Amino acid sequence: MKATVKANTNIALIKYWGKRDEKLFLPMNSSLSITLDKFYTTTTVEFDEYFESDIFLLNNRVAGTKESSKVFNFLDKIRELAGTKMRARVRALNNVPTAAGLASSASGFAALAAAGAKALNLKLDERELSILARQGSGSACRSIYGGFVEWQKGVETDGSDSYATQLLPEQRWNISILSVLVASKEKKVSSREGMKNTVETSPFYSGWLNTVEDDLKNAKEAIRARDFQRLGNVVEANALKMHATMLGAKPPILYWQGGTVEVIHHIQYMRTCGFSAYFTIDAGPNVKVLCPPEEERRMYEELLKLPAVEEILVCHPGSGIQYI
Ligand code: 2P0
Repeated sequence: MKATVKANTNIALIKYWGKRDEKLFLPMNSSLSITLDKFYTTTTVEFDEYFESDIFLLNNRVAGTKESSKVFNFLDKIRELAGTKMRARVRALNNVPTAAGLASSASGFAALAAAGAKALNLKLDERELSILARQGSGSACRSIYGGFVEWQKGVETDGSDSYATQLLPEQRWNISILSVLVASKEKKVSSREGMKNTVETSPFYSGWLNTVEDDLKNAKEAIRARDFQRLGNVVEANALKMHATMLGAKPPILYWQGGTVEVIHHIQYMRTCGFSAYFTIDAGPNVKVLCPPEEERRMYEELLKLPAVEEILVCHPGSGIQYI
């Protein structure tokens, strides 16, 4: 009773920021992402009635208590669906550089959900897998699919209508995504804590909720029309607005470093020189730059010249989960 799944991580263009239900990972707002081609987790799950306890190996080592307990709690959800008490051995190999500010929890829980369900012979469709993955980490529900993906927040209290769907397969629109690393320090506030604190204390959070659906609609229309500039403008504004909600939290949360601001200004400057590059920033200091593939090489070279930039990882839209 064993299965292996590879899942890519994703980057949000319209951000998920805030939960309406922490246990079920139900979001306050819908979000939109691109699944990436180069950063992934490959996970093998094996259930056996002779195993006495669960074990979680992360990158060939027994994982720490915090990570392990998240995985074991998630295994409980899969066991409940399958009506079994069998313990499992989970081996995850992460090919997501932790410093890159890309969430390995998205690829990790998408791979775990699909491998766990397959190992127990649960016949879940993509929607059901998305709902399951969501309960490990919100953004994981989007990594089930490739390309451009929307996570509909849903309204039901049981989370049955809160899942992701694919808007556009990865082959249908190639864009370049440059993950610009400006600092290698681990972030101090996790996304989970950061969003909780923002929802509970920021006076700007209502402004976020009042406008995010419009941003989403705008982004979807831009994707449908393959209008890169329109998409870039809304993506950038949405990321800045998310960070603005955090600045209003008590205590305030500022993920940016000096290098973050330096890259932002440089992108804006490059636009005055005729480039079509736009940025987005997640719960960390690094900047992700979106540009048309024909501008990728020049953007890479220009950004690498900035003193604060340590490294740049380039990727493109990638596929959904793959059974191996
Ligand atoms: C996103 N982020 O949409 C947003 C934007 C970070 C900033 O999803 O608590 O690891 O596990 O549901 O999914 C990162 O948060 O949080 C995230 P949990 P998750 O990509």
